Amino acid sequence: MTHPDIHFELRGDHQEVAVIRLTRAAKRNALNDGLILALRDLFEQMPSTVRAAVIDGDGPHFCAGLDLSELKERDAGQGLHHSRMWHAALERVQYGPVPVIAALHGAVVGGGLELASACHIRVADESTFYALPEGSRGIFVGGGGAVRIPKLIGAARMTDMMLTGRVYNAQDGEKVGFAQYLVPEGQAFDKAFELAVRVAQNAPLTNYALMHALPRIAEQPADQGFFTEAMMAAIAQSAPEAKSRLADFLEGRAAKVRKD
Ligand code: 1HE
Repeated sequence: MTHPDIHFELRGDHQEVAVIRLTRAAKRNALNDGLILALRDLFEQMPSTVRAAVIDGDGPHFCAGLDLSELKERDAGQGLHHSRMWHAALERVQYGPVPVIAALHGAVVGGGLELASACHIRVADESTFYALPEGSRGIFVGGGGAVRIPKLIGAARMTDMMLTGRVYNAQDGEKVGFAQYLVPEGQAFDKAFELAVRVAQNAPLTNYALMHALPRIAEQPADQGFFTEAMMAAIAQSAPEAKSRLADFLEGRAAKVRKD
């Protein structure tokens, strides 16, 4: 499960949070084929103690996207398979075993933004900036960005980013929906880890429903969405864990909802 450019460790009282760090800082964590395949393998082989994951990057930037030095002359078929390889890897992130929280700083560009978009929560620090330089490199997104990025910020904003090279800073990126949390510089990992510990305490079936059912329901016509929701609700509430958590609340043992 190890790769020279990935640091992997388990943290938390019960080894319940996986920390995944891209450690190719000299190349700004640019993702070559080996790294993408290693990320796929890592999510496929996640230890069973893990309930949530944090992904971040070493050095001044989260990720510079596709390793452009590997962009060889590819024919159409090879290009198709290369893009499908990214799809397979990032699907393992989005539809893998546990929720993934991206801790962002510096450049989150091209394929780096596609990786961040496959995660379930994004925490950005104030040094973060977002761009899709594919437009100026004469290529197109190929790592699922055409599907996932419009869901975060809308197709019109993504089109503008790719046509004009527009770069969003951390504040504007949070406003348009790239990140759900904006924190002072240097604090993205700590905030992401704190959230991961909290996410890891949820019933696993609830987390599963949020990761696997919610995005599919969002794609369905309302009538089918309501039906899928009802099925998922019935399955989740029938789990023993749900019953014991409800009993805890009704018998005064569980935390109440309080504003921060
Ligand atoms: C790279 C890459 C890379 C840096 N592939 N080697 N992505 C891009 O078009 C972004 C290209 N990168 C940049 O714009 C900048 O490097 C950054 C804004 C990310 C960082 O700037 P900076 O000044 O901190 O670093 P640097 O000096 O530009 O880069 C340090 C080294 O990393 C340098 O190599 P060196 O051998 O000269 O030291 C850079 O060449 C190298 N480097 N980024 C390869 N991307 C599934 S399809 C997805 C399609 C895409 O992602 S396209 C967008 C690609």
